[in-house]
Formats: sequence, C-alpha cells, structure tokens
Amino acid sequence: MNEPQPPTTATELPDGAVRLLDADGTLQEDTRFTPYLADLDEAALQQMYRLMATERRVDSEGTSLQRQGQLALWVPAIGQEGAQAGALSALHDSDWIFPTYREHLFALGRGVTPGQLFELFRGAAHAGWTAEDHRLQPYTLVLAAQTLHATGYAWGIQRDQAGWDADRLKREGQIALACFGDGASSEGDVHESMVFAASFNLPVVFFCQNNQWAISVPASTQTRVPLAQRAAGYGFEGVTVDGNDPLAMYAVTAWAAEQARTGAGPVLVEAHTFRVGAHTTADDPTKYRTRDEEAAWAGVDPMARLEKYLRATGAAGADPDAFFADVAAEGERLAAQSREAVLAMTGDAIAPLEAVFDTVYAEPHPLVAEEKAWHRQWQAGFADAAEATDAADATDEGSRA
Ligand SMILES: Cc1ncc(C[n+]2csc(CCOP(=O)(O)OP(=O)(O)O)c2C)c(N)n1
Ligand SMILES: [Mg+2]
Repeated sequence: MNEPQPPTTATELPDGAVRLLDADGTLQEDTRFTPYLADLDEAALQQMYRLMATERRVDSEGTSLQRQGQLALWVPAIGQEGAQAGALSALHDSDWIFPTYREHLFALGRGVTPGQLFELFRGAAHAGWTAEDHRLQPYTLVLAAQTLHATGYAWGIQRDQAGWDADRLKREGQIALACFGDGASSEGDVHESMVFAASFNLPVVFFCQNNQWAISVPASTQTRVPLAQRAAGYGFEGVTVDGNDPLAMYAVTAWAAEQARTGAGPVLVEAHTFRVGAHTTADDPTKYRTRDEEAAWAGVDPMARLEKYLRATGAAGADPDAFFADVAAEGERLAAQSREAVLAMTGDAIAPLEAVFDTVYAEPHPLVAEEKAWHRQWQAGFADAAEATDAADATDEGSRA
C-alpha cells in the first residue's frame, strides 16, 4: 500500500496538467485548449490583469484593516488571482457562481465593492450583497456546502430549460460554477454533488482551487492522486490546470463551461496554485510550512507572468508603463475608498441581527415569525442584564464616592 506523500515543496505540475503560459511569459501551443484563447482580445487581457492587480491591492488592505482592529477577520487570496481571473473571464455574466470565502476576485469582478466585502468581514452585514444582482451567491464558510447549492441550482437551470423559461435559458445557456478547496474536497458534500451532477448530467463546473493547504493540512493528505482524477470515478472529465497561468485557466474554464452549457454535463477543473498568505489573519503559516516552499511559489507568481506576456506581445497598449501605472493607481484608489467605507460602518450602518429573519423567505412565514419573536425576547433579556449591570456600577461608584 502506498504511504501518503509528504507535503510538497515543489511547484511542479502533476502529469498531464495544462499550462499555456510559461513562467517567462511565453505562450505554448496546446492543440486542445489554445483555440479557446481566440476570444481573448487586448481589452479582455488588460481587464484580466487589472482585476488581478486591484484584487491584490484590496486584499492587502483587508489584512491591514484587520490588524488595525477594523475587521474581525480577513481571508487573503493573494497568489490565487491567476486561477480566479482566468476562470471568471471565461464565464458569461449570466452564469451563477457559488463561492467559498476566498473568491474576492470573483466578487470584485462581478461588481461587488471592496467596501461590501469588508462589511462582511467586519461583521457589519449578514451576507454583504444581493446574490441576484451579481449572480454571485453569498460567501459560504461551511466547507463544500455551496457545491450542493450549485448542483441544485444547475438542476433548476436544466429543469427550467425544459419549462416556462426555455427561451431565455436556452439563449443564455446558463451554468453554475461550484467553488471549493483541496481540503473541502474531502467533504461528503462534494461527493454527493458530483454523483448527483453526473446522474442528471447537470450544467455545473466544479472549480477546485488546490492551493496546497487546508489551514495546516497539506493537500497530499487529502488525496493520493491529483484531485482532477477523481472526476473519472463519477463519469465525467477532470482537468488539472496550472492555476498560476491565467491563460490556461481561461482556456480550460471556457472549454468546461462550453461542455456544461451545451448539455455535455459536469466537468471538474482543478487549479494547481498556492495560498501565498496565511489561511486567515488568525493563522500563522510559519508553524507548518517552510520558507523554501513559499519562496519557490513566489517564483511562479501569476501577476508577474501575465505582466511579462502583456509587455512582450504589446497587449498592454502603446505605452505599457502608463497602463501598469494606471492599474496601480486604481488599486490605490479602491483601497482608499474601501478604508473610508469601513471607517463609516458604525451605528445605523451595521445590520441588526434581527434582519436575518426578514430574508429567509420572500413571503412571511409563521415559523420564522415565531423564531423572530423568540429572538427578540431573548435579546431583551440582555437589556435587563445590561441595565442591572449599569445600576450596579452606579451603586459601586456611589459607594466609592
Ligand atoms: C464543514 C466545515 N468543517 C471545518 C471547517 C473549518 N475550516 C475552515 S477553512 C478550513 C480549511 C479549508 O481548506 P480548503 O478547502 O483547502 O480551502 P482554503 O481555505 O485552502 O481556500 C477548515 C477545515 C469549516 N469551515 N467547515
Ligand atoms: Mg486549500
């Protein structure tokens, strides 16, 4: 029997993984996936880079704000921008994304503001945004639960295509993207989702960002084979992609989405990437991984790779330096705006806890109304306690005086 492999310190890709852009920014030919790059014009490439750079800037602002006590927690996504930018750019605006808690580039790319993201991590909002407005579900912290939601939604898309909304759905060819991590791949929910999606040939793309770590547990403990190989057991195709290659991510996701969109059923895309920062601001990665590993991955940074490509091909425009300076300035602007937004999140700007009961169903529901009344009563109990504490403090102060 094979022993579980020790934690990887290598950035090498598993056999058969797709890479189109070399570390030095040179494009390689791949007969299967290169044709999907045809739709990526200069504007789309620039937008991809802009999203990556602005996400990275906003992301570091999140860590600073948490360190200054302005956010309860922040979940850095630095290092994973290439995987997310490539995948997002390959989707249609009408496709639905079911994120984990680390898909900040998806959120920003779908029009969620940095302030809305930070509101969530400050604990000042319950969900942060209206899913329908962005075709992006709320962040899900219960690992892998969103893979079931995505699969259920994809089932709905498929049923609707045969039903009342057939014209719109056929035209849009909508799909669901189910995000999860290497650690979450061990959850039963992923297994159930994949069985169900395969059984009903659902329009869902499973998108696994294998960032090598599930907090302190290495990916090698979750699986003995590249995760994408698991798809074969469910009866659909899985592809491992160099997740730090935004172009390969674009091409493979475009192919996967086309499969799902055209009724060929689900696909698993595994992005082989790396979480450069801590798991969250509550984590200290020096306790479980080496500086060598971090340094090796720093050498295959997705942003640096795309920048080299844009400069080498002229896709950054006539004045590349001006383009990159403009992108950097936009990042600074967004970071400053988000900081102002966070500092203004006081008083009425904080969503009352009770508001969660008002968004469970579209229509009033007797059980929810009962729970809301119970919650109100429970909270009133604290008011009494607070009054009693205030009164006791006043007495203490009186007796001290
Ligand atoms: C059902 C469930 N179990 C455990 C946790 C605690 N937990 C939060 S994040 C995490 C690691 C997840 O790792 P991975 O899926 O690789 O995603 P990553 O954080 O690396 O993006 C764990 C165990 C949780 N949130 N939900
Ligand atoms: Mg992980």
